[in-house]
Amino acid sequence: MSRLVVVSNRVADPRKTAAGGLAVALADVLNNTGGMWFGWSGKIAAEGEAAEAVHSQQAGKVKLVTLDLTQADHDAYYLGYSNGVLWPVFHYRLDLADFDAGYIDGYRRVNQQFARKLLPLLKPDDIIWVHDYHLIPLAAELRALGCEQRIGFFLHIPLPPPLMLAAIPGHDWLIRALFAYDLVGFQSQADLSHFARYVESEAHAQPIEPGRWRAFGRTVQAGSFPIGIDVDEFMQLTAAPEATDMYERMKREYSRRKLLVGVDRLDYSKGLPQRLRAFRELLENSPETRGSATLVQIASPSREDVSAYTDLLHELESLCGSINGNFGELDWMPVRYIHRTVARARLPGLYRASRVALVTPLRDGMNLVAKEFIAAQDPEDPGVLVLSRFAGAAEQLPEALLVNPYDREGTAAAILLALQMPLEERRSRHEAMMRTLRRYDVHWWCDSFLAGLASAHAEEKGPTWLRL
Ligand code: ADQ
Repeated sequence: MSRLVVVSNRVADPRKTAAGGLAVALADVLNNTGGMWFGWSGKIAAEGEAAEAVHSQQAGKVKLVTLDLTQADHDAYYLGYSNGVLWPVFHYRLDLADFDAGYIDGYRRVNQQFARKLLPLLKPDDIIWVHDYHLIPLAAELRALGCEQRIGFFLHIPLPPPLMLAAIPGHDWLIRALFAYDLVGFQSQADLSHFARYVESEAHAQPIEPGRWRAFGRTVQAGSFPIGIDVDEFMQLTAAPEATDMYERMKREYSRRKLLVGVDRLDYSKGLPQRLRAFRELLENSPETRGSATLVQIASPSREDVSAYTDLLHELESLCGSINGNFGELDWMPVRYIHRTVARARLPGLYRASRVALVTPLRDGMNLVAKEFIAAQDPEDPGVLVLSRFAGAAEQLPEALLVNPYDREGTAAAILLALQMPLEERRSRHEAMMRTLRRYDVHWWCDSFLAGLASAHAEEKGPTWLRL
């Protein structure tokens, strides 16, 4: 059997539980198959020291291989191009992008460094699976060094429409780099259709058959592979002592209230200020919710060295303060805002104790919190998911209450509906969503992507890759 080699910006010990969708999903895949996980160590090489060393460590069935970055490469590749250009533009936020011309060189340099260090570690029949926007040109760099193995790419974040993509200086270079992969996977049909429109209109690619295009002397297959969760594992986590303890504590503490929950990384794509304004609107216009509805909003610290995040942090603190100041009573605070990461083992208890989850990103590749919330519910008395129509998850979960997070009144109305939804309707919506979660779980995601990669490569003979 071929060995699986996963490459992503960061790696994590798959034996430990991690916070973060990508880490959780990949740990799951590698724990089952074994293989190698390659990426950045998270460390900056000491001043004057070349970041040449490769660190290797065995973690159960998985070999973890990492390298350090120099400060300059980290700033240009990670902070600059990945998180200052690709993250905002791919989340439709051109206004937040910083198109500094120096960033792309660092981005390319680090991708070349990854390719140089990875190549000697590869075996002829390895299957390489590259993850996310940090590493779009990696396959092209590997091919330039003679790599002929199967290489697949999965984009965890959205792909914007062609004209928005075209705002990135060098966008043609980026998309051309995708043609060095054998299979490119997206989270949703919407992302896939943006890719199709881009390659046909901007790159004049020829559609060969549905999901297959030819351009730059290469054929690429692309498809939608919505990422799922490990439903059984999450249900076990829900029944484990840490989660049940959390559940009981929350139930006791909020016995006279109806809990709403939000769990996000603190990121402008997650729509947190808009969510809080919708909640304020609810309290203002539906007085029956005052003294009862309590929003627990957990926002874990994320990328605090990027300035847009500091502004967001201040905005949130001020919004929470003003809502609590204006509506709070001596014995009731409408918002509990927690700027910390909550241990993964405790999250299911919080979800299960909540009547409503607010998952209202302005844009999101998928959003696994939505799926985890559903999986953690008591099927006899389930909570209600209020979900942004702009999360990838909305394509799969039409039984959620879908909202436009920019529409404050509409979102407030949906929250009220969720708080008042009769048991029978809650049950039937939950049942339908559980069916989808089970059918398209993380194992389905992995198996279907890898099966697609195997068959995509079989038709491509020899490395006909045109240099970038
Ligand atoms: P993220 O943007 O990190 O991931 P998401 O899908 O919501 O977002 O995954 C978050 C994961 O981290 C979940 O497992 C959740 O439980 C955990 N998490 C989130 N906030 C947390 C908090 N405050 N405390 C503790 N744990 C927290 C990217 C894309 C998503 C895509 C995933 C997977 O942006 O759209 O769904 O990758 O592909």
